[in-house]
Amino acid sequence: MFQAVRCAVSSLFLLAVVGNATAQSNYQVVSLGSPGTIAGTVKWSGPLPRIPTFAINKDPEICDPESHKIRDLERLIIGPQGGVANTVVFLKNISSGKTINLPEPRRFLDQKRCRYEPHILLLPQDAELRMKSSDATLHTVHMDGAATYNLPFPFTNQIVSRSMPTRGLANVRCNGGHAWMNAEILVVPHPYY
Ligand SMILES: [Cu+2]
Repeated sequence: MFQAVRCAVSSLFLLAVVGNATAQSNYQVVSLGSPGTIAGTVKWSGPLPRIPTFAINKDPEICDPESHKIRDLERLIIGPQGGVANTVVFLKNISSGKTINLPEPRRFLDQKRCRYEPHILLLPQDAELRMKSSDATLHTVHMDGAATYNLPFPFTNQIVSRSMPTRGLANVRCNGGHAWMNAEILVVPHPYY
């Protein structure tokens, strides 16, 4: 089994490899005898690039109650042991296998203290993306890429749902003046991510 699968390791910089839009998932769920698992850690090697930050210049009482003044864009987060956060590892060219059971907390997008949480979402193709804002300020979920929505969130805790029928990567930004807010949604055709 392990010789037959090819494991592709992807960080945020490489997520575009799955960006080829395909309309419908033709993934087939089949019963598996005794499935195995693949485990590992993605580590950064080599010098660290300069990681950009952004000044928090709007709604500091909501976005920055601890007065940090700047916000990490979360484009690259490397731990003390070199582990790279928000990395997506996936198998290529999968057409059948286990039931799609991507964890629910990774499929719900919150806007909290002017951050998108989680920073990276994995959403099964054709599933509903559910979103809300926890902040008493206007945020938007502006997507381009695998989806093109521009959704305002003027009220706290109001849940908005949208379908995500196209596989690939959707980039998320806020048009409400919080220029540092960013997230990525990976719409996936199978559960091996
Ligand atoms: Cu915002």
